[in-house]
Amino acid sequence: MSKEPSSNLESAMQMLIKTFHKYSGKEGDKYTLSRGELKELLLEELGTYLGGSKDNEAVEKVMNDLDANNDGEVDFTEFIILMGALTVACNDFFLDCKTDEKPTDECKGESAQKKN
Ligand SMILES: [Ca+2]
Ligand SMILES: [Ca+2]
Repeated sequence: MSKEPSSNLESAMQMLIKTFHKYSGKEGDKYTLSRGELKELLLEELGTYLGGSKDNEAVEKVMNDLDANNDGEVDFTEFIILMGALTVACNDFFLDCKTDEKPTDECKGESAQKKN
């Protein structure tokens, strides 16, 4: 009872840590996410951002992008980079859509392939 977070941001940080450990403890190393654990986390916690798809390619891509040291596991630092990138994408999305009222695809297309 004594360690209640005093702000939304502190709560958000605690949620990030709790969420990571909820999935990282399921198999193998308790402190890292295996491919399977990452997939579960993405589907259950970030389904909205991944379009709710059960697309293995999306998960593979995220995994490959995140696993900076190529050990096949996502540690907390790597996970936080994903959350940071997603938060930035959300913020950009919000700003773009707010100012220009572009269609959804345009807003998402930050790093999408160019057509010519
Ligand atoms: Ca694990
Ligand atoms: Ca790694």
